[in-house]
Amino acid sequence: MQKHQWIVIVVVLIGCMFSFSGCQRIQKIVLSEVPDPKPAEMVTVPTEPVVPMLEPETPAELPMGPVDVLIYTGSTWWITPQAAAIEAETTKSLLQSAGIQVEITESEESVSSWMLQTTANGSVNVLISYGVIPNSVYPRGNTQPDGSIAENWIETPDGDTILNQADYLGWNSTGDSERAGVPPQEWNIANLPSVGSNEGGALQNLMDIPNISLFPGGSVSVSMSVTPDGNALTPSLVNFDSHRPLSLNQLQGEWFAEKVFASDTGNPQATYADPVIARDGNRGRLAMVHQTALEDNPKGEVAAEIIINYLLSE
Ligand SMILES: [Ca+2]
Ligand SMILES: [Ca+2]
Ligand SMILES: [Ca+2]
Repeated sequence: MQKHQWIVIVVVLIGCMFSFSGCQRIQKIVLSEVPDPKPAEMVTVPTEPVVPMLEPETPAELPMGPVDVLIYTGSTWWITPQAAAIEAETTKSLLQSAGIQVEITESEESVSSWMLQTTANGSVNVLISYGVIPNSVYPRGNTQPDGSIAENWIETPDGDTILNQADYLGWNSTGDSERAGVPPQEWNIANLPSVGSNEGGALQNLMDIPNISLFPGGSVSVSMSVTPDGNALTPSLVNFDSHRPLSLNQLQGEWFAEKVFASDTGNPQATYADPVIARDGNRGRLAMVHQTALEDNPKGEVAAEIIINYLLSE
């Protein structure tokens, strides 16, 4: 190899060394200048067309408390379940028109849980039933004379009210009508056996009035005439015959006739009353409204009017 060839080789080698290190330097600079990817700042390209959020059909409501009025139709007596369902729907519709929260239930467990929720909750609540007090709130056969869920419910200043229609308040328990063995379509006043598990004991125990009875002395029924309060508060009420009116002179303790809508005299000073609200001092109430045997009364309308125009009017 000649001398000039060596020089060329050395120059080429030196050039390569410089260019190699230069490339590395450039590469490093380029790398250090590339910003780290920051996913949060990355712009995403939508893969689907953006659809505007639709308003939900039912707007979210505030959590609701228990209803003001519960109507129990799971078991009835002296009114067929079918007729009671119609009266219940009438009452429900009228109450809803007045802005009152109301539900109909066939479940006695629902009655029990609702009563526990609404005991001493500071609001007037009303249970409507048709000749039956559910076993779930007043144990069948008068096995809990004191402290039942129903009795506790009417012993607070809430003014909670059991409003009963058709048969004697408390006489029957859940399922008694089924045990009668007569299908509802064959019910009539001549073939209705008395199957009430509680008979008069439920009313006596709920009121703590030992001998109170709703049998009108010496007659099958008593003619009721609408009172001035009845005319003012219950426009659907007309004169009728009650089979189980409240005998006003049997009230004892702090129980008093708070409102008489019809009576045997047509005024509050009377022997018998129906519809009537009895109240235990400043505590709870029992309302007897058209306690009649298979009679066609405006039960649903009058019950609603009593609640709208009196019990929940404030
Ligand atoms: Ca209450
Ligand atoms: Ca009692
Ligand atoms: Ca009591």
